[in-house]
Amino acid sequence: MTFRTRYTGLIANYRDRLPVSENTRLISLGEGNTPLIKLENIPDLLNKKVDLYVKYEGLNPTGSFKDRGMTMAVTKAVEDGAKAIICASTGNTSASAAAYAARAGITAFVLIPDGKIAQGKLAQAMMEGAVILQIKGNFDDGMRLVKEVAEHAPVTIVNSINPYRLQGQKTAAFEIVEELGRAPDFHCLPVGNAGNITAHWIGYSEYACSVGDKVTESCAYCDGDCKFAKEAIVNSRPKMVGYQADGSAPFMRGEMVDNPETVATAIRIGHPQSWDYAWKVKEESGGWFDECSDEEILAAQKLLAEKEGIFCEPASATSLAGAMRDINSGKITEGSCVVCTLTGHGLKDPDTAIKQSTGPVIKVDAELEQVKAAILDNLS
Ligand code: AN7
Repeated sequence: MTFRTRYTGLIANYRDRLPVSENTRLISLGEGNTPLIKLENIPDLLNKKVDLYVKYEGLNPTGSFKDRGMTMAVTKAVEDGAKAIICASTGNTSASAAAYAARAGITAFVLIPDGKIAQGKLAQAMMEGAVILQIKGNFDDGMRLVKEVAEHAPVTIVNSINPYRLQGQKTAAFEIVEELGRAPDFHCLPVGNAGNITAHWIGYSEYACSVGDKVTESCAYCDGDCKFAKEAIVNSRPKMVGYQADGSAPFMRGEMVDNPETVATAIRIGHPQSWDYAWKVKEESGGWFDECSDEEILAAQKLLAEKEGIFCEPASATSLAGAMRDINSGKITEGSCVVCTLTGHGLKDPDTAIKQSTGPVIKVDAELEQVKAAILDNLS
């Protein structure tokens, strides 16, 4: 037999499209290469003919898409001699920063909002040895403080305002195009800071344009000066669709939101850092923004788990909640190829999952008759 080459992470895999040199020490945990799963039951329930895929980013090493950006950001920070990194976070960025800092042997400082971070994420940052600053404020307060303190202390910011983050995250689009053999018609994402939707657009654009022979317009980010474009691999890009939680939806309000609230704590963000880029992505791609209620988000999370066996965290389900609504209404047309990014794993937030689970937990004596009766009562 021929043995497979060991997968060693996305920088090694896409080295020629990322800002690293042969001598760069790669800080990697084998991130990327996540499954693109075709949904089999939900399209039938919707009674619509669509090819609906989920990109299960919860299967990255720390359980979210943040690892794609963090491997690049920490690799470059270490290359530049940094001894410490810092981020504000609704949870996943802190878990990822802590892990990659541990791997690199440097310090991670993480600012998290008091009481509004899912337990799994907190457990990760604590176990991975981050210095955790729990602030009396929300993500947006933390982000402001991070920017300020980085002017006064020797720390490298690893939030998505660090350009290396988006470079790492663009590789998710590469993987999707390679596996589908084309770009999807629609790509749906949950939007918080709007870094990920921007990063995907960079990736799709890079695969669709070639230096000296542009088949598409330039992307929001490079403005026609892409350092990594080679020859075009595909000749189209998807419409990018960004969904927000309705209590935390600055892109729907058309302005920053000061007191964002949502059960999807990962996207409880009122002042998105990639505001201008995201508007350009929407315009260039012909996509749109929309919002989902907390009820819709939780219902989509549950449906995905119950009907497809895929467990994502609430924020991630926002992409599917919005996509299902737009497929139903016909805004996403039948016959389309649709990809929804599931940004984080369901195990990140066990409390919210258990709270909304109505499934039977039946208490029985440790005795055959009662176990048998319970089984016979519950056969569907
Ligand atoms: C599961 O961890 O901002 O629109 O500090 O964890 O790129 O911000 C998390 C964001 C979607 C939104 N889904 O992505 C943080 C943080 C999950 C997330 C988003 C986040 P962006």
